[in-house]
Amino acid sequence: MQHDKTPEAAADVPARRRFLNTAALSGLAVAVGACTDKSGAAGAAAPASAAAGSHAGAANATHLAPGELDSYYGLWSGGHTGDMRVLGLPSGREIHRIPVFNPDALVGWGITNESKKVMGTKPDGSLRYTVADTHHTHASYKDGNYDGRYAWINDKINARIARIRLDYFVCDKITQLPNVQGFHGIFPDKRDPVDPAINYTTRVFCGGEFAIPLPNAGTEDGSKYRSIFSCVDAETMEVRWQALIDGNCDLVATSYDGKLAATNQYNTEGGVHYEDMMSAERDACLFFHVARVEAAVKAGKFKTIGDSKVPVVDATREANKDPKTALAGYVSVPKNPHGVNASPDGKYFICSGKLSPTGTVIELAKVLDWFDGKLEKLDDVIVAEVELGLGPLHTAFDGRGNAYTTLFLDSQVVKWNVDAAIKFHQGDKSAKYVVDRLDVHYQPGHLSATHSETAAADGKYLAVGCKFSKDRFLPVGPLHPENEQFIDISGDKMVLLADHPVRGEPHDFIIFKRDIVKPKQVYSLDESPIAVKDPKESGVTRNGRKVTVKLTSQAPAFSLREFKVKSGDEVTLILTNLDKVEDLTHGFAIPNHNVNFIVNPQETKSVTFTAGKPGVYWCYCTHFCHALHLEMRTRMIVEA
Ligand code: K7E
Ligand code: RUQ
Ligand code: CUA
Ligand code: CA
Repeated sequence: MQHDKTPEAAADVPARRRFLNTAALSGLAVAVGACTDKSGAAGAAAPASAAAGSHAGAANATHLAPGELDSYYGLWSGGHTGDMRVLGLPSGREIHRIPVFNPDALVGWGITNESKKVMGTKPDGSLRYTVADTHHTHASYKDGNYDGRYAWINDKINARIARIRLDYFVCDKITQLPNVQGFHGIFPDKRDPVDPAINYTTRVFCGGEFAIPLPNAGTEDGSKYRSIFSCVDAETMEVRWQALIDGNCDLVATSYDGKLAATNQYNTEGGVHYEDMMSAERDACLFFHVARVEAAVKAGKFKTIGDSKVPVVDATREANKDPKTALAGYVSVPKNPHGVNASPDGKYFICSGKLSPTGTVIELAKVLDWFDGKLEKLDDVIVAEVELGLGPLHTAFDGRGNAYTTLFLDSQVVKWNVDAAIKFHQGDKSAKYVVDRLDVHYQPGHLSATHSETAAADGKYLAVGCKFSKDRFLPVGPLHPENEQFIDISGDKMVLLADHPVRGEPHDFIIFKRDIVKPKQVYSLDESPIAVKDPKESGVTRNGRKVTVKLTSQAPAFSLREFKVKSGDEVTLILTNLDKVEDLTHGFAIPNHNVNFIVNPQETKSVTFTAGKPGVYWCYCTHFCHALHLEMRTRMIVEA
């Protein structure tokens, strides 16, 4: 199938491409260039609003007077820093970093026993992993909009999914997916596939990108490698089921009715090397019929792989030839698609072409028709396949029928109208589906609009994560920040409002109105089973070589003026911050013992360490809390 193209090519596009591609991915550019030559035109008509850039009101739109609060929260993945960032928008200020997969020195994540339990430890008590690579973050839904309960984030390196509690903005659970390497796409469901009364998120779907031998007993023969799609329970965070598939998984999307989950596949070839992975002209978007998969699991139609007890259903092409019983269907989409995104009206998934200059629009009602045996050819679910520009990656929405797709190689965002694209595809060549183009700086990956992938998309702002910043900020040596650009999409034309440097290397993000979450600023003592609720409970108890030290903090003092342990003791220190005032956090550091962590108001943390050489160790508060902050200390006296 040949994708649609419009006759005109924007005249200034080639020169700009030449400039951009000197820096980024020349190999990929060549590949895509070849693809474009074949199709002739390089994109639909509509001049880039480009140099127009910012307008006079731009500064006002993002500037908040001192003391003014932002109107939106943004949750950003941190990339290989392994954290989640919290931004305020429209100002673009970074408000918080939530440590997730990697140790964090500020809060003592990876040092306290509580955080180590979440992160996972080896038998010797040390952290199982200290590296991670987060790409995608999505939040829990209710009635098609965010409900402010949870967010999830993936670790691609070690195939882990983490949950963030949005009441405290902390990570509370991490699950490692069995049988998976290179876990990439992630998306919560929005409704139960069977029980319509469950109108909120109960599952999170996870796409396994790298194929491996299953079970993974080393074999070099790539033709035996397979990928797995997983479903994780939103509450327990246990893996409910997995599906063995043909090809691989990239990004993931879910339908608003809960019935469908899908993943884009760029490696239907099953290639081990990149040239093999891009040898076919078309790949696929793989749809799962969630209710059928769960019925198959219930009926015992699954196997398990290796040591894992997780049920694995067969979602390969061979086993799913009859649409009426199929667990999955493979929709053909152009060469190496990347992003797949659900439109806010619930009707469409949009697949981005990456190595094809196209966007593919899939109508979900037709996918369900195919599963019901009412549509003969599965590929007839495609209602548009239109040219957008070079290197389309991800798509956002404004709730007014427009889609916004990043063009990695063109360094642009293209705004296009989905209905017009469908008309164009149906043969109405007068349908101008491209509404606007905006140059961004440079090479954009993800983009997301305010409430973009929810039924409440409000079409106010768009953020674009540009993977290269080149000349946009003061140089700081060889490592450049990324450039998160902020765009006003409330009018016909996109207006660039601001550049924000961000530390590498966020990918995906979501933006929602500030009233979606109601963060608590003081803990409840009951959150911890080991809270030291009264200073009178402070003291040292010994059980052989194991010693427990309990203490509390209340500015400007710890409840113990000193405590004694013996060199070589295994010491567990439990600290509860009894201060109740918002923002009154204390720290606790012990010299030479690699101990430092914070306790927020009414929070309890514990650490376990081996007491070192005999001597006096001044334990002190590391978090500025009081005029007598420097004086807030206690002594650990280590005896011989
Ligand atoms: Cu496009 Cu991992 Cu979402 Cu990065 S992926 S940009
Ligand atoms: S003391 S405010 Cu080291 Cu000047 Cu910190
Ligand atoms: Cu307590 Cu500083
Ligand atoms: Ca491919």
